[in-house]
Amino acid sequence: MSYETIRFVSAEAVGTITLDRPDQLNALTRIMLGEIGEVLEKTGRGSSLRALILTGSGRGFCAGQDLAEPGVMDAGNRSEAITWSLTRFYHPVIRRLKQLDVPVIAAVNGVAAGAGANLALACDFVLAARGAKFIQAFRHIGLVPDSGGTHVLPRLIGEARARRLMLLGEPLAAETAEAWGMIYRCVDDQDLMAEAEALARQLADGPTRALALTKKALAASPTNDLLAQLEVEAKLQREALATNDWLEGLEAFREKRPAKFEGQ
Ligand code: T3D
Repeated sequence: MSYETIRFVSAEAVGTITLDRPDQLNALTRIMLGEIGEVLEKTGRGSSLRALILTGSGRGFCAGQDLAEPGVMDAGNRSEAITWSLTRFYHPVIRRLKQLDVPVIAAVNGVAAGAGANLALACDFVLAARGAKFIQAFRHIGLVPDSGGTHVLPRLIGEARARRLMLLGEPLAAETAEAWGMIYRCVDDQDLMAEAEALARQLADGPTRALALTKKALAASPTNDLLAQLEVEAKLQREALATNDWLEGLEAFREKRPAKFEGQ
């Protein structure tokens, strides 16, 4: 399947989505959001993929909404257009990323600004090139952070730092993002894709069902108290105990060998 604004390849259970508008630093258009959404939906619908990488082509990861896209700057029904654009195009992508069973790695190869930064933060792992930076750029154009940024960022780095990034719109270097616990890790620029692929391999070789259930447990935790979360864990553990990977994991432990998980 070929796309207009992204590239998608898959091999050995790992899929890679590359945002592919390098001249605009991979700024998001409705077509691009639709195409990302389509790949995520297919990945969620029982595909053989067991890990996903999201990256950008050229020197940027993603510069957020394409500010030159027709409709964005129309004075007429601007507020209606933005509401429509968010609910119709942005929210499905963020929701699908958060709800996807398979782990997603954002391989942030360069600047991630506005909704581009929050797209990365919606992934399970953010691996960034040392030269990358994150900018909650919305305030520079008089907008409010969206795409889930106000939800995820304070939880990752605390209120004070989230306020600083969102109210001042300062760029945050990848190394600082790592030091603050905002991202998984930062690596030398030239190593980014090899590191992302190695991480994806590790995840794809894992107990895919148990990893999906772990994601569900983590997603439920912010709104649960401990007792409710214990119930969630018990329910999900029953599901994990019904997988072949659990049997394989146990057998491998007894035989003192590495487990060979099939994702079933
Ligand atoms: O409608 C709705 O649904 C609303 C939703 C909003 C969600 C949002 O994401 S709002 C935030 C939108 N994004 C921004 O405000 C970021 C705008 N870009 C920048 O601030 C800077 O470009 C960067 C800090 C990201 C990078 O700066 P720099 O100096 O490395 O690159 P540059 O020279 O500014 O950009 C390179 C090219 O990309 C340039 O094109 P040119 O002059 O070479 O032809 C520039 O215009 C283009 N570009 C960068 N960002 C965007 C863009 N084109 C369209 N839309 C962009 N967002």
